[in-house]
Amino acid sequence: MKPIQFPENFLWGGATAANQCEGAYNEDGKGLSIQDIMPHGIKGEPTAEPTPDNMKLVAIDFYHHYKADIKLFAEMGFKVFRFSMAWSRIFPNGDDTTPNEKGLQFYDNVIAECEKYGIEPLVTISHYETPLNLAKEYDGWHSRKLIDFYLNFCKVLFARYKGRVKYWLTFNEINSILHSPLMSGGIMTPMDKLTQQDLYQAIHHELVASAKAVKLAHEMMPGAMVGCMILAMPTYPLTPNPDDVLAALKTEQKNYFFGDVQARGYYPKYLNDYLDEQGVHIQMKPGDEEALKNTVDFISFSYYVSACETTKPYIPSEGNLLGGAKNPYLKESEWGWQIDPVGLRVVLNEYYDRYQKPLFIVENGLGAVDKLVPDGKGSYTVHDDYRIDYMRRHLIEVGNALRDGVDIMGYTSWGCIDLVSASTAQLKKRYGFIYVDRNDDGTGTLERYKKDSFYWYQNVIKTNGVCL
Ligand code: BGP
Repeated sequence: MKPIQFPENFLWGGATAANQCEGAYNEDGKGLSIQDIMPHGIKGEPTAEPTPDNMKLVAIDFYHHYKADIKLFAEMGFKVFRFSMAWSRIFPNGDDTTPNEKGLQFYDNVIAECEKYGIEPLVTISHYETPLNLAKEYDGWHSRKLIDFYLNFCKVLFARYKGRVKYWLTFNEINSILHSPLMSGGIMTPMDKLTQQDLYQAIHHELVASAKAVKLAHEMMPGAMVGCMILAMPTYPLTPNPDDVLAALKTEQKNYFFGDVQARGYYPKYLNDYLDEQGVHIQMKPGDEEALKNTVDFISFSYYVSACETTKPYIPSEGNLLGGAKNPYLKESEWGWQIDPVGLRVVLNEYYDRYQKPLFIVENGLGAVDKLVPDGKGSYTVHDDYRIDYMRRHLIEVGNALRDGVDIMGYTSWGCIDLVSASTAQLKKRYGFIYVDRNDDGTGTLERYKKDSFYWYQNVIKTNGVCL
């Protein structure tokens, strides 16, 4: 068998999101976002105001540490750094007519720091941080008006960062709106009161906005590449019973239709049939179907877990947003996420066969409780062999998928520096190569320490994946 070989220009790096790392939630003119009133993640109730138990208000204070942090990324050899631009930093209310210059200056500085080290920025335009005003006044993406507000935001970003940012993602994990309409779509209507009609109408608005953003990006920034971003979760039949196989297929379709629309440019028939069965009728405006034809340049996705489907009662498995039946062949993380490196190879092959577009793995990693210990040299470290093992096994499967012939642009591990978890809003669920001294009770010096995985990943990048 041919040895695993990563392409010469493979984009190795790491990923973060503004609301999970920046902090400075009300500095320099930033408005509130939905995250500022979500102190308990996806399971807890939103609060009326930001409360001190909300770890995201300070997070790891990337807002004031970005220079030192990007320097550490450069030391690891990052070729790319994925981050999001907080909408409410630039348009504090989301529907403002002029942008907040200070918010833009922050991202000017972040990009300049990347440029200093030759790191490509990969920008997520909207990563779970809808401005709170848009959630409260418009019920988020439930309202069609958000399309224009979002495009206005895009226009400002594209004009400002043209020539400096080549890679863009329109919405983080766009399909997660099915499971967390508030976090993903800024929809304040509680999940149990949200009708399928309203949910799919909101999805339609996001899909149109995404396609129009692709068009705008191509017009304003020739050479730019825009991707969709999907929460990928291969769903296996729990047994070979054909009923389970069909159930798995149906679950996959409901989840992957977002990619189908964004990559193929139209609603697939299976989805239209499903919506008909549900009595859902998406209201399209003239021009919507035409707009959807602006397909993405590449497909990006997050990958953490796989799941199983069956028509029989089952033991559920945990996942951040999506679940399914527990797979008896897999071990799980401390948070009950089932670890399945081979599933990553499956996803890569499925997506590539389906779309024939380049793929980018923009999130993958292990959330774990880390123990900071003396490193014997006067500082501290974390011996995170469990994380190294997780990543090594996943990267071997990325290599196998490359050998299968899949076109893969790059890999950005999630939470390359510790940050606040999206689903639980905890800091103790750590993903980073860099430990940040901050705890869920708000204590900690915010000092950064290199974990063992820091040096491991540095060597992976240096050898372009030869030494995993
Ligand atoms: C994805 C999100 C990220 C990130 C990651 C890990 O769903 O795009 O924002 O947080 O999952 O999940 P968690 O933080 O819940 O462990």
